[in-house]
Amino acid sequence: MSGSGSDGQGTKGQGPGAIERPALANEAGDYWGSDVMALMLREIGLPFVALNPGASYRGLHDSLVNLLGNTAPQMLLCLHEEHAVAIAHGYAKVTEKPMGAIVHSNVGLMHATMAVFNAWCDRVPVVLLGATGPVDAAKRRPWIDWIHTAADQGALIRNYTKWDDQPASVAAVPEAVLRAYKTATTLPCGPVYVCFDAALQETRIDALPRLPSANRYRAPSPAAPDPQAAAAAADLLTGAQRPVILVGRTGRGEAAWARRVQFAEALGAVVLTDIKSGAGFPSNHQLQGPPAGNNPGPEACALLREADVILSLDWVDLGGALKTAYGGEPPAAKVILASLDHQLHNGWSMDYQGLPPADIHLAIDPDVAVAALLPLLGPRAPGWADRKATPRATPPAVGGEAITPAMLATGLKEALGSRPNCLIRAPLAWAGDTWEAAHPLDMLGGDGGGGIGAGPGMAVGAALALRGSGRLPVAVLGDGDTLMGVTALWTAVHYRIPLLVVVSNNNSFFNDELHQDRMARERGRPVANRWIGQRIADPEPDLATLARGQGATGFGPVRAPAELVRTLRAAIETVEAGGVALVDVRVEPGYITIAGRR
Ligand SMILES: Cc1ncc(C[n+]2csc(CCOP(=O)(O)OP(=O)(O)O)c2C)c(N)n1
Ligand SMILES: [Mg+2]
Repeated sequence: MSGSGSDGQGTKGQGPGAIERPALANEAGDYWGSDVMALMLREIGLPFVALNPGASYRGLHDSLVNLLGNTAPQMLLCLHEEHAVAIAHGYAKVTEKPMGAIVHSNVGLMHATMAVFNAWCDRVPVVLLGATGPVDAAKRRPWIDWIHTAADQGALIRNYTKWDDQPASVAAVPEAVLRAYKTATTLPCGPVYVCFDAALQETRIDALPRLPSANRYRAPSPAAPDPQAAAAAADLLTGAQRPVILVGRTGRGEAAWARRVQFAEALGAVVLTDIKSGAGFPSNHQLQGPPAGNNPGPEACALLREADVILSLDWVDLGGALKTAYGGEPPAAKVILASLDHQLHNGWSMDYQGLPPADIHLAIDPDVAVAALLPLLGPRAPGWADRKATPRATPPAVGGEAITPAMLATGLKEALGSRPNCLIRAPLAWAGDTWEAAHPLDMLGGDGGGGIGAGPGMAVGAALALRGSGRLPVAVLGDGDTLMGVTALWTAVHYRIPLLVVVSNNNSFFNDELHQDRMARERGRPVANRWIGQRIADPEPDLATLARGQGATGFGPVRAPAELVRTLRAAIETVEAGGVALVDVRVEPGYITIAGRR
């Protein structure tokens, strides 16, 4: 996954050629503060830094290029700061490891804020680096350094980062970078921010200080459960007649996936999964329950009411799920919670969701909980003896006059055939309940914070992490999401990152048309006006042209069902040949009604 060209730009043979004079062997007196910063980014092992440039970090930029040779980390130039952070977010969703993102003083960070919020809500590690104009006013250039200097830049994102810092001397830089990495990667993970003073970056230093080894500053190994609480939880589960497991934010590892299956089978528990959290349990397993995504549907609610023990493996909104299922009454089932999430909760962001009741709260990572509880389980009670496996919804065949979102899923599945693939993201109007998950990388889940425009950037980051893996990266994006972030695709093209983007294009911010629909109905006003201020038409943006304009291959608009699979196959061929393809599929406005979703 290293840089693909000697200059770190695109394919070998492209661009200006090898970096001249990486300067690690400089003479004493020929080093700068930012050299220490760059060397520490290498020391912690960031493979890439996605960035948009700015004078506030011109010192660091020079060190990355002319000291390190633009490798380890390699720069990924982005056309917007929101993309830089979204790329790091998508990358971490696949690898569970952070890459870096670097954003210019205040204005660049302001552009990045939504993506930072998404990464925070999604609990992924991102090492965000930034800069300020000289803190020492005597060193500021007129005007520009003044507008791009803020007293407390971290305040812009402190409410949704785990930690931030602004080291006040070159000597303080190594510790700041080490702590940033350690904090971002300590469970529960999240974004961190380090701001480098421009004057500090541009301070000449005599010699490089002896730099610490990052190996001594890694995240702690995950905590084990309190043995008494674990024994009590195992007893409850073993004795349960009708246990339900809610698989929420779990890891991408294959061993943990296999243990989850073994655990559910040992208990005979019904398992609910959440499309927001990505693949957590095989969708075709007989213990897989009914759809329970954003809001548990009626069948899932009925199951939760029938359950006598509910185990939540860091389900994103357990309080909300129980409230929906029990109509606000206290749940009759015993509730076991395996989650560390409370450690991130603060008073600003309510992404902590409703407070769930917990008869036993194991304050550990959910995958650690499964590994710890598995050997403690006794022979199980009969469990759900008369329950039949939940039938999977069947998406509609491809045919007829127009393409529906559900039909798009059928067509995409058909075009992909048996190829290993990764569904990076899907829009709200998506047949997620019918998409099969047989491996933890089959579906990556949502963006965490519900920030539209993240899709293209996250897709590029995930595709970067999947490059060379043999797994085809596929992102299905809404047209609104695509249009807000479409220039992220340029980065994929430039760095030769294969990626398939399929746009479920209803020419609308359709989710919100439905909200206007509801308002009009509630108020007895004309429903026919719901499209005003929502429809993306007149003119209809030509998405294939927007893709082509950035060097990607654009397909569509595809309007006829008969053309769908053929076009998707051609796009897949492009991606398999190393390209970036976007397919604009015009879908009928409408949400999936199969499988109990609206
Ligand atoms: C940054 C941001 N702005 C606005 C919204 C409100 N919002 C939620 S869904 C949505 C529509 C998204 O449109 P599209 O991606 O085309 O998906 P569709 O609902 O049409 O399938 C909007 C505007 C949001 N979530 N995030
Ligand atoms: Mg739309």
